[in-house]
Amino acid sequence: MSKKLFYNLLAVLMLASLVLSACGTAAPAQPAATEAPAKKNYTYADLTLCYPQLGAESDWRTANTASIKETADKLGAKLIFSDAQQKQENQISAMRSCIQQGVNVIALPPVVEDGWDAVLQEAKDANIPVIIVDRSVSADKSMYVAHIGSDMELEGKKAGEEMNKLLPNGGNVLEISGTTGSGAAVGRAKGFREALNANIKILDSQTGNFNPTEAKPVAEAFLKKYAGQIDGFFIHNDGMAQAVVEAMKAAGVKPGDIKMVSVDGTRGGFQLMIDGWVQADVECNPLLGPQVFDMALKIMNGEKIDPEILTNETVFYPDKATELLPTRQY
Ligand code: GYE
Repeated sequence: MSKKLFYNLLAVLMLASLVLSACGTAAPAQPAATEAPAKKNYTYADLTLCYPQLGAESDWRTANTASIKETADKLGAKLIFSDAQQKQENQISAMRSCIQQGVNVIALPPVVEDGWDAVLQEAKDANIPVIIVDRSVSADKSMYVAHIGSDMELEGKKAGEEMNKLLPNGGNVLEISGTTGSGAAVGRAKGFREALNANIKILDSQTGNFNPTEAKPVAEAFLKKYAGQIDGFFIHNDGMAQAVVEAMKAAGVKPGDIKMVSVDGTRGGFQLMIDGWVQADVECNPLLGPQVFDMALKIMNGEKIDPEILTNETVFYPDKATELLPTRQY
């Protein structure tokens, strides 16, 4: 082959490959590092979200479930919902079933903090992103994409500060905590202790599992054992506070005799403030549905998300309770 022919052939080949790639028939080139990733246009109709709810132990939980279900309905997203009845093993098997069904996103409200590594790894291996909702997990942050919920330690701190105000000369308090090992109970107990004045002593602390039925006998036993020595109660949720009030009534205690700080801000909690039993109710907001679905769709579309969204919360007092009760959504 003459030199000239060779160069002519080479030129034709180069031109042909240029034309081919311009027509898009060549293999797609990798996007340059500066180029934004291709925008996906999924809508809520494309989203199947798995919500392995931890139980139905409180009015907070009922409101949280309603918020998730109503939001799914409103947006037209598909929801796979289950109730684990406060058992971690039930939540894990519900998650496994969701992984098998190939859902787009799992939003997990974990009953306890520990023991999620294996199933989080399974979700990761199946490329299913997990959003931790409400309570926290102890697993490494690389095991899930984000957390949406409350700062439980801050709630405990606020409760401690309220108790300090209620018992300016110090005193003895009792604590009825939430589910042992749950992010909510661990955080609230920790924050409370951090904030509490040195002249206030925690006489005893027992779990009521965030459940009024379980909290009532604990309160009865406390009132008997520490009769005449109790100045305050820190109760980790309003449902249990309602049970404690039942026990106090039966024991002949009058509203305000024992100062009480509770958490959640449910209608039941507001009624306890109106009736004079609770002096401060630390807000914990269960209405997380809109944020959960918004984040899930963003994840599907490859959009940037905030890995930690903490709810802004306040403290409610008896002086505004009557006025605010009709406006409460849970
Ligand atoms: O305070 C309680 C519920 O995890 C924040 O769980 C939630 C807690 C809430 O049972 O009422």
